[in-house]
Amino acid sequence: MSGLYSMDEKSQDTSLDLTKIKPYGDTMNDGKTQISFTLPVSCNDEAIEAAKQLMKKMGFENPQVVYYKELTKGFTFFNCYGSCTHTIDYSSIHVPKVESTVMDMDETDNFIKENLGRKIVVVGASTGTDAHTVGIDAIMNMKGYAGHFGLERYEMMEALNMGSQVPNDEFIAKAIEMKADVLLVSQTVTQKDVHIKNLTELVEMLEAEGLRDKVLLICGGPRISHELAKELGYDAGFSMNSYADDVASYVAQELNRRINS
Ligand code: B12
Repeated sequence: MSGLYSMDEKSQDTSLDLTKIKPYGDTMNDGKTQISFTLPVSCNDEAIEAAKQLMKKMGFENPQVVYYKELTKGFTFFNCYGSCTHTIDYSSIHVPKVESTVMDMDETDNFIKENLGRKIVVVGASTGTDAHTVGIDAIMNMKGYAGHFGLERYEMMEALNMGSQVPNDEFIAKAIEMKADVLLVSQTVTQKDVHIKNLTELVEMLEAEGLRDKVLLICGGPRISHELAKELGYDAGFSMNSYADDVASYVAQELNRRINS
């Protein structure tokens, strides 16, 4: 370890108080943070001073501008360090999560064969104006993502990925045509809360068609949380670092619970 802490030793650091955690830079509780932002002013000494003053207002002590560069005329980019003065009570945090046991592809296929005895029909899309396809592809694509095969690869799933910018009415029409068990919606762009509007509209349209209770409705994207998904009327939400295994395991176990219990 050449003088560095091992993780076990670090966890025994008595100066770590889980009711008051702050960023770790070099030593426990130093609060050291790196932050970057752009100010809409020309690149000069006044801009650097403005960046430091802003850091102080954000709650950082000893603000340092370690890199700055004019982005374009009238805009300056900053990389800064500072010591965060705020703390968080980590012991009081509870994050709602999707409740299921993650299985690999073969285990999920076997689980479906044994418990449902038929293929699960899944229709997915990046809906509304959203043109981002990489997220939904990561979950559905045959070739998979980061070493995890997508749902199209599963023997016991009939999976259709409709791609991006799919209007909600077309998405629903395809779900009806295929008698889908599961709908997967990807939403990446959150500017002006467009994802909320679009996700809510889909729920309302499914309710109007009398379909909402007949499908497992799942959304995902970098700014989607399980908590937000539930609030919007979805059964589950998945965010960054989620893979087909997570989604397939949840789908298989939740459908089994609904159908067989
Ligand atoms: C590639 C990209 C594009 C490409 C998309 C190409 C394509 N075919 O997908 C192009 C150039 C088209 C593009 C356009 C735009 N983009 Co863009 N784009 C990106 C970029 C660089 C990467 C996104 C990505 O592919 N991530 C990789 C995938 C694997 O990650 P993921 O989507 O999070 O997916 C994972 C999870 O979220 C989850 N997941 C995702 N979906 C689903 C669905 C389900 C059902 C489940 C279970 C899970 C799940 O699983 C995945 C695997 O873990 C990001 C910046 C970034 N570095 O993230 C910006 C970014 C997403 N884009 C952004 C913006 C603003 C735009 C534009 C509006 C820009 C503009 N002014 O024109 C347009 C919008 C176009 C439109 N109508 O949608 C912003 C969004 C900001 C916001 N909060 O809304 C970002 C964050 C860039 C930024 N920092 O500003 N973009």
